[in-house]
Amino acid sequence: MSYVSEVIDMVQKRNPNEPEFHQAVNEVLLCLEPVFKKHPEYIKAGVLERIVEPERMITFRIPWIDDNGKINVNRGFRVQFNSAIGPYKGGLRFHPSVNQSIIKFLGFEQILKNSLTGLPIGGGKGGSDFDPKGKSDMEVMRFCQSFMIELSKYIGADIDIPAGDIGVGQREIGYLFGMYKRLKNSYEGVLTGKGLEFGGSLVRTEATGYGLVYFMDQLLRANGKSFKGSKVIISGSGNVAIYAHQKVTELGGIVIAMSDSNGFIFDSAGIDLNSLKIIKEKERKRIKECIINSSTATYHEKCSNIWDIKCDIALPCATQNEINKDSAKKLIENGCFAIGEGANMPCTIEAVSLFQKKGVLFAPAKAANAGGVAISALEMSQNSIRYSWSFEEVDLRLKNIMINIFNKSSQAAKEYGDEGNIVLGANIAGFIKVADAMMAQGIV
Ligand code: NDP
Ligand code: 2IT
Repeated sequence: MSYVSEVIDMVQKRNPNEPEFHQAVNEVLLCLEPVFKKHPEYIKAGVLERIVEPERMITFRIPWIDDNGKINVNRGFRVQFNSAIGPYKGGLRFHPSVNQSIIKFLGFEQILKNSLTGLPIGGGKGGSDFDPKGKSDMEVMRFCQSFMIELSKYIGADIDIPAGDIGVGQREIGYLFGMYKRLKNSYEGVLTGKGLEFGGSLVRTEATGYGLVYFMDQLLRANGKSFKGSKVIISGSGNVAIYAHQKVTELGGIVIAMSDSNGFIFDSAGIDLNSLKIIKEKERKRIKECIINSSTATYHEKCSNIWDIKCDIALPCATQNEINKDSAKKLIENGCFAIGEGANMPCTIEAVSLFQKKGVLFAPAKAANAGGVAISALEMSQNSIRYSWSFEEVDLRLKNIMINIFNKSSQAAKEYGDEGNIVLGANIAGFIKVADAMMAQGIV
């Protein structure tokens, strides 16, 4: 049995009932086989055995009182996965599906993603099975305050810096920050994605969506294609999806379909971004409302059917495993030539290998959606020097970071004998920096 297979086996035995974590580990580790041939010193130092085990996993109770006076209890998580190259960094997800497996898969991915940004940030992730949908502002606030009472014991601007993810945006980050400041009597950059009035960075809101499209633009250009005139499907209609739409449209693409967990809208003329923003960001309503102002848009139940629509480029920006083998087949049959993962692990392992087999250009999440956390790291830099850069300056840095990630991943793929395989290249390039840092720091 190879070293990699032994570690995969061990992870499965040691972490039963964690399918998403197994999936993320398998996907990465199977790409690393050639690395260990070149660097047997990593095997001797037990780098893999150590990297798949979180440095710390925190689980806690979050009691809170709803508007009817009823006491509710949710479960909170923070995985502090790896601090070899910097303090733990990664988002918080509030969604009823959240469990230890999902937090660990996200935290594990985050280690390599953060490494790819080239910035000094380790890997972490957290969240809760709290469902913000249908809750009042005051309920969300009380929940965030209770969450922070416990989380504040484990985080800090130089220790662990959470941010947003599904269900956690600027509103939640504001409530979390307010409570942290009160508990610690310290004004520090302990969270990113903050409002601009209290230490947030320009471009952080747009960063993941813009970064995804900057990355795809590189991939398309390298293969003689472009967004111009392309029909694009974007799943989801949250933070990542909205700003992916904005940048795709700027580059001449037409976003013909978007979704939420209930269904999707289709508009051959292109979905109107302004009304989407008002309905989703201001009014917090469902995507089906977006057809009201359009004579060409239609709404359809069942979000997974979005992949049946004919398109040139697909950007899954909702959640994990939203594109399975069947959806992948459908996309390929319909002529889709490029996939960019805005969400974390939106394609199953079977879907990814089908895309690769059929020559579909494929940009994996840890490279393509790293723009969000990259600008979070730049928010930390700005907080440290107590200064803020202009929109243009941060946007240019974002663009350069995404170009660098594309180049790094492409070079690693070439060096390790599989030119054009960005999945392999991103995993290897991300891993090697962390592995070298772990080696240098001894057995810790
Ligand atoms: P939001 O909460 O802003 O939006 C999430 C969107 O995805 C909503 O439209 C939501 O629909 C949909 N969605 C969520 N869960 C499901 C599900 N189980 N099935 C179908 N649709 C679903 O989150 P973000 O836009 O921030 O995050 C989207 C993805 O991008 C996630 O995978 C996240 O991990 C990833 N990501 C986010 C980054 C960031 O900076 N925010 C950075 C890098 C990656 P509904 O409203 O119906 O729930
Ligand atoms: O998945 C991700 O990279 C994020 N949710 C963003 C994390 C961050 O710290 O900005």
